[in-house]
Amino acid sequence: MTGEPQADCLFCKIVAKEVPATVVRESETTLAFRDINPQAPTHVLVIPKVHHPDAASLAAAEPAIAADVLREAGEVAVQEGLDSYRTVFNTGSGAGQTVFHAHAHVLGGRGLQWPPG
Ligand code: DGP
Repeated sequence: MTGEPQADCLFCKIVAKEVPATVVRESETTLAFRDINPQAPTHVLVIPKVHHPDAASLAAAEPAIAADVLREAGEVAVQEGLDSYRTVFNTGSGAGQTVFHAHAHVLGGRGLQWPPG
């Protein structure tokens, strides 16, 4: 059922502390942890604790928690001392999504090109 933990979901396992992660922030509804394959000096993932496959699904089902993810992304940037940063939601394998549990990438600490690849 949407919102419920999924047995085969890596990020649900991180929420459940069955898989370790370097957590930088936690709220009642969200978890922020360092990406295992960082693409910038700061690369943090902010996820909802509830399971939805992508950001749009999360926003449609639980808009308040989608807002929590965005707010926490900003708080990560403040905590990491970033005055410029990028927040990315990859959606679909063609856009590079590999983990189908909604997550925001927070990238910063170096110059970022536009448009992205
Ligand atoms: P995406 O490609 O947008 O679905 O982003 C998934 C990210 O998750 C990717 O940048 C790598 C990261 N990732 C994959 N496995 C793990 C893991 O076990 N731990 C952590 N911390 N990050 C992971």
